[in-house]
Amino acid sequence: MQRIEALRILYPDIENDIVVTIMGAVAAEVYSLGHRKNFFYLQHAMGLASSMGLGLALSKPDKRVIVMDGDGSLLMNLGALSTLAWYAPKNLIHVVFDNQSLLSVGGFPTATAAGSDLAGIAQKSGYREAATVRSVEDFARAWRAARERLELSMIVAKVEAAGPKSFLMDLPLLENRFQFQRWLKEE
Ligand SMILES: Cc1ncc(C[n+]2csc(CCOP(=O)(O)OP(=O)(O)O)c2C)c(N)n1
Ligand SMILES: [Mg+2]
Repeated sequence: MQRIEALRILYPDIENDIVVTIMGAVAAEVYSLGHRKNFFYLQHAMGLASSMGLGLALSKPDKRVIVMDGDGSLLMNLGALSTLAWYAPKNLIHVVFDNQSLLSVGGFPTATAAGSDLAGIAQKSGYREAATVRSVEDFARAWRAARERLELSMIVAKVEAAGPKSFLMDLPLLENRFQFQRWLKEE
């Protein structure tokens, strides 16, 4: 499965959700589908998208929060999983695109290439639900189930270490920050 295929499945559903992506390839691909003011691309802060998502989920319990993470990023901040599971916000879905690679900086293998199981780590950290999927159909099924479940959930999507065509995002970090902040205040 390619990450963009999975993103195309969730994109229509997240129009009113709080969306935080980690930087690099996933941010560029979400942006390529069409930016919305409820999307925040956490540039530079590798590993911290889920921590930011946790804060948002706790302060906006009536909104759904979607965190889009990478394997390398999550591996840099595994302790966040215990904290997330401790607070267990029902309104947070943690999507991890696991390409077994630090793709955005040239494609070095990560620990998941050697067998580290991120969904397993999440489950043992206390996530109510964590599934690993390898096909677009299974991703769609896991996504729908996570949205219906209303429990802290993780979906680890095993994706090819490929794309995007361009990493160019015509949206400065500060502009994204102010727009997102304003949208949050209005919600
Ligand atoms: C603290 C920190 N260290 C290193 C980087 C450089 N960096 C940017 S993206 C990236 C790889 C991210 O890997 P992953 O989360 O697996 O996403 P992928 O690129 O594979 O989609 C790295 C190492 C950074 N932005 N911040
Ligand atoms: Mg990766």
